[in-house]
Amino acid sequence: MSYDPNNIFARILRGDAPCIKVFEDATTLAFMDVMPQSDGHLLVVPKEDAAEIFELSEAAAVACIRTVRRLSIAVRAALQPTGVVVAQFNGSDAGQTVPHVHFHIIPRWAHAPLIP
Ligand code: DGP
Repeated sequence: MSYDPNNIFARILRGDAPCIKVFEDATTLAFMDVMPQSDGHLLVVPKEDAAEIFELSEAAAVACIRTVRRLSIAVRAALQPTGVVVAQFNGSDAGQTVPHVHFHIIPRWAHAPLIP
């Protein structure tokens, strides 16, 4: 898939659009999801331009998973969910709506439905 440099996550990465940033390092950025499925729903994106996981370099993929793991641990400690979903979608048929690779971190609590 060709990369659209004007997608919203590319604009956030450039500082051209706002976000509630929770973590940043040399290769990844994490921020709150504006349409959270639960309290504490985070997104982790690589700074590398890649629409789908197929185009992501192995180094960037490793960096993303490192950040996802660290933030999942932090979210669990801070919010004490009873479960945490980590999800990543590729292509509109898979449910992807923003064409820049991103990982969802979604805290879950027993018996608490997802926010529609
Ligand atoms: P996906 O379906 O995996 O492509 O999820 C995209 C997510 O991105 C969705 O949960 C909503 C979120 N999102 C869309 N636009 C924005 C935005 O401008 N800012 C932030 N923080 N999140 C966004």
